[in-house]
Amino acid sequence: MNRRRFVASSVAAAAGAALVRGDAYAGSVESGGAAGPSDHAVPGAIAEDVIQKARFPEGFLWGAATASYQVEGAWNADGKGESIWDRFTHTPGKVRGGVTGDVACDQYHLYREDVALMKRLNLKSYRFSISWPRIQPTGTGAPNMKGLDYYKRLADALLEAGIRPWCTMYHWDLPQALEDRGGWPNRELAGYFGEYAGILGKHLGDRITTWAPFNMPWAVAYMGYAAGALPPCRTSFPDFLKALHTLGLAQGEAHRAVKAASAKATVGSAYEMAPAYPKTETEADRAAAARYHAMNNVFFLEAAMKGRYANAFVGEPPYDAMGVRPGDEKLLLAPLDWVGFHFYTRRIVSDASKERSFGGGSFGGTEIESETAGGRDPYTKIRAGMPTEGPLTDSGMEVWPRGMYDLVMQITKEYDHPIIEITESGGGYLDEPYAKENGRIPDTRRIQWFRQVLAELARAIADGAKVRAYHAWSLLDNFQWAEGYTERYGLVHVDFRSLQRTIKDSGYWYGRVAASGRLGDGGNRGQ
Ligand code: IFM
Repeated sequence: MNRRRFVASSVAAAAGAALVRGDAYAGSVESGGAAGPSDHAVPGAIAEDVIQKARFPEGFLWGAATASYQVEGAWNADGKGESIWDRFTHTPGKVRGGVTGDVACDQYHLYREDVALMKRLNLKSYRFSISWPRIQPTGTGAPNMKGLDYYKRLADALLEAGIRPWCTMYHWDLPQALEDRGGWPNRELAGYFGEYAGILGKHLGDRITTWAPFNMPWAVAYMGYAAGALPPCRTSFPDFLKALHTLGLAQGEAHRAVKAASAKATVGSAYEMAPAYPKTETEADRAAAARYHAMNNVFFLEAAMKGRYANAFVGEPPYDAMGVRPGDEKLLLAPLDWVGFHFYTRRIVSDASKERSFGGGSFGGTEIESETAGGRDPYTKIRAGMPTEGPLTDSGMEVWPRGMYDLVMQITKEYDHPIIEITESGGGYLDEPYAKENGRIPDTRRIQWFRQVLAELARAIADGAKVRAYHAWSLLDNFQWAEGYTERYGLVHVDFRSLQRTIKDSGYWYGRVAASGRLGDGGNRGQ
């Protein structure tokens, strides 16, 4: 590969990518942020009259999302192999409360009940993930038909209920046997992942037509191999860089393999994204915010659409260290049929290029919460923080609804009005059944979270963004990775002892919004 051309052609993606003062609502922290459409009592909140007027287009796909390890349970049923998450949770001291996903919500056995709940909530799209070790217990070789059968049954139940099955091929549960062969830093995994995707297309492609290779690939690489915050818990920057490139290649392999196996397949993504605002007006912080956007938001999107990585780096991109080879641009290319990304919160970014970098950090849901002196890594040289200007959820994430508008409009502009799906979005609040009201769950803060964020999404649609779907995270309270069961994101409450499901007030509210396409009178403010 011509390294200079590879770099030069990537610069455009990063240049001007930071949200800067005067762009939509955004402003630097130094400038005090910027004003929204009217005065707000709560920083970052949208005015009530805008919420009341919000309308979603006819046919908009209202959905909810989950992930295999977080909801399925049945960790060793029907020939399933061990995943890195099985290994991690079975290791004492790793997960808060010492809990595991061995049972989780037991959706593997209770999926019919869950599909009935989705129907009751008027959902039209269910984003779930397939557990790779259920299909290939050691990550390679012949498929385990019992594992495939489970996903056939799930997809059939969804189709019967008029709900689109939306499949993420990989939401973090790597077969342990592949980690033992080096994990994502091993380039061979791209080929194995392509074979796995081909199996999915061949056996499930008659039922499932909406696919995304990876959930949050940047997090897979960074949290797993640089920060050591998620399994396999390595703290090696070289491994992080290699994992990035294997994931980029694997995305391309999966795209080609599923399309070759299933003529009906459409392929998109489920990237983590957060709008990045520079901390100050300085050129250095604005450039750092652009690097954040290039690395965290569009690194893999740029690879898929253009066969090159967005330039997220200070100085010469470390392509040698990433293991990039001549001709790889053809393998990276995987033009997406639609662009899927999550929205939870925003980031304030500053330049860390004059500081020394150290590894380590922890997982805060969507992003590294690294407090190390030197910023996150020696390549992007950024410090990305989550401000606390807006209110915080119980999971500790700042509520900043206008970030949804800024992010959707930024992707709309940069990628020339792609079809967009919001693949995850939601607030973690710990509301429990209220005994005095027959076990009702009045999670009004979650309703407020959705009202505000969805109003901002409606505003982006009104301003020309082609958003066709929104998936609430999550359908069910579930296993929240290293936080165990101490965070709740569901529209439906789960009692993890009895596995009883109870629709929360937010679930009823969301169901009314899904039926009416309105936030005002369709889903009223209380329950
Ligand atoms: O639960 C996670 C999900 O698996 C990935 N995105 C963020 C969610 C909330 O932390």
